[in-house]
Amino acid sequence: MSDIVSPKQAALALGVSEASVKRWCDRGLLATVRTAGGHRRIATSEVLRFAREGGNALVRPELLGMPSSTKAGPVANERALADAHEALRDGDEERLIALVAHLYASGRSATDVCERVLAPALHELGLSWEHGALEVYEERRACELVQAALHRLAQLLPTPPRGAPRALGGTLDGDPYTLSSAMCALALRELGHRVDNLGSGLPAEQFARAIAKHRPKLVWLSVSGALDEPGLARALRTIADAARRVGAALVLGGRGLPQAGPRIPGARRCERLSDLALASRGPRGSSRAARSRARTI
Ligand code: B12
Repeated sequence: MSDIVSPKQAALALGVSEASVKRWCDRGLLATVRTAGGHRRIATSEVLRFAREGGNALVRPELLGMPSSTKAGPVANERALADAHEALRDGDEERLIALVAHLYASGRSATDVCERVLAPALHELGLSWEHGALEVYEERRACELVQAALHRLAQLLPTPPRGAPRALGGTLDGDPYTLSSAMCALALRELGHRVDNLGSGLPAEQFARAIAKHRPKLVWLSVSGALDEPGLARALRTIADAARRVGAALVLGGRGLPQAGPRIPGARRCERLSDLALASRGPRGSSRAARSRARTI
């Protein structure tokens, strides 16, 4: 995918005149950069943002490196989930990537695509594996495909500005799951953070060092593997202390967190990726339902 396009390419993709695009650039409606020769250039993600926010379907999506199916408009979630499941089962990377790009271009958030399409498709694969209908290699291949789809979604998001708040996170030592944390990273990126995903299987002391060095505003931790409870509590306290020292919010989530604890002062427990929006903003102005989903523990 080309990262930047000319006003002419943007105009063809949007189905408007080049003069309109230039006017929108000059009025600041479309963020523009200038080449050394003074010509306007627009980031592909910016053209997409403009189309999504204005509710305008792309007329020639392929000019922005998007699948031509984007022209067909929104897809029902059930259909998207079935498509994703088939693409993952068949190892069809091209189909999965075209699907997520289409969903994003037709107005859904990257977070929503993760939460309502990719994660449920993985859950279905897990059930197939449990019932012996899927080989282990097929499951691993599916994880690689999801990683590639997340990468593609990240490319479509606008780049956060230099002074944007920083978020940092990952999974702990003994927890091999990578995708939930990668989805947290994408969701926070979509909320406008600069993100450092430290990946999976990291000792708590390493998190503490990274927090002290990079001074993030938010630290997320995804717990998906079966970790022993006393060890988990110790690790979380180490990370909570490090977060408190730099004034960072600590957000915990994942299916591996024990139902009833551990109690970590100052940490917030979230169930859904979409709860990160609330957690990164603080408790004010939130609905009661959202508050109870993102509770302080
Ligand atoms: C892929 C996979 C693996 C891969 C992961 C590879 C990788 N690169 O990540 C590997 C090979 C490591 C693996 C290993 C095992 N797995 Co496995 N795995 C899966 C599978 C198919 C998908 C997991 C996944 O990534 N899902 C996608 C993520 C994004 O979804 P999620 O975890 O639900 O997270 C969502 C929320 O919880 C939330 N969230 C998560 N973290 C956070 C954090 C924050 C801050 C917030 C706000 C939100 C949030 O947002 C996410 C998106 O909605 C699941 C099936 C399933 N139900 O998910 C089985 C599954 C989890 N595995 C299972 C099993 C049994 C195992 C093994 C024991 C197999 C074995 N015999 O070795 C090992 C255990 C490993 C360990 N040490 O814990 C079982 C667990 C059963 C149980 N009751 O615990 C499952 C459910 C499959 C099944 N149906 O039987 N697995």
